[in-house]
Amino acid sequence: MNKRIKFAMMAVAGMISTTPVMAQNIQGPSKITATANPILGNGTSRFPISEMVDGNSSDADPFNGYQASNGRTGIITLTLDQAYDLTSFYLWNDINVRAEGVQNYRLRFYDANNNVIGPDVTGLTTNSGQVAPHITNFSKLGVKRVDLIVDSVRTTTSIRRVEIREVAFQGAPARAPQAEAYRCYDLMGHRGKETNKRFTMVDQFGQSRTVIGHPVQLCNPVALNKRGATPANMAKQYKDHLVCYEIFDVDGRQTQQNVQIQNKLETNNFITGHADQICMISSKRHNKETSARPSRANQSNARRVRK
Ligand SMILES: [Ca+2]
Ligand SMILES: [Ca+2]
Repeated sequence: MNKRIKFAMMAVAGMISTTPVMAQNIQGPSKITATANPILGNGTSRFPISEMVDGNSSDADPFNGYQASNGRTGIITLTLDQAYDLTSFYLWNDINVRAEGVQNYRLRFYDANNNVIGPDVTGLTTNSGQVAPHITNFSKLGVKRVDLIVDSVRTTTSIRRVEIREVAFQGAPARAPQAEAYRCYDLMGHRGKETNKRFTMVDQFGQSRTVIGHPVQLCNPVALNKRGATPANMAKQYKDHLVCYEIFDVDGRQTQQNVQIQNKLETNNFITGHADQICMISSKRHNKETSARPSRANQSNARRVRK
């Protein structure tokens, strides 16, 4: 083999083998904001806390990073620009010389409502004198905030302090939380005519031409025996509702299916009949006044109750 080509191939192979694989994709000031408790402080004018989330993990001149108060441990809060499903955390210790930085630490996770997503990721210890990031893998869903709890700092020289060049995460935007159940309400009235729209409908059981009639139910996401659930935080957490309409299959189809289902209440075997509703994923907002007038039947029911 031509010596020059062989040397070039060896050089490329060397670059591949020594270049660390960096998969962090949540990094920098547009995605992470860092604050520290007063014990650690906000850093010095030369090395402020903002430099641990400025997107620069370099340990070269001009040096950058966060330098906390000497001899202190505490909590650094990392607030994310949106909720993420996280899989890894990256911590670059030390600025310039002496290999100072975090030694033992924990991570605590919070959702968008400031609820702790337990349990903490614990027992984390950095490597002595490392320049590469300390990488921790885990799985936490719907994370909006992370507390980096510093339990001890590295003992290098007489100077013992938190020095962090950069932090980052790997993850993806959080998927919308799925409700465990829906509570469905009859519709007492609605404006407008029946939709009478015709669709070709395909699902796991077959295909049909189907007419969609009038709406019959509104279904809200519901929490079952969930501590801390309130109507306000259910509205904040779950945006999708179901509006169900009567349907009629024009060309008919074989609908009988023998299935087994599982949910929180039971495991059961069902035989399906004909399809009579379709439920559309819908947004919802509250009108100031009830626009629909109660039906005559409901008015007479109300009179009966008042007696
Ligand atoms: Ca930095
Ligand atoms: Ca240093």
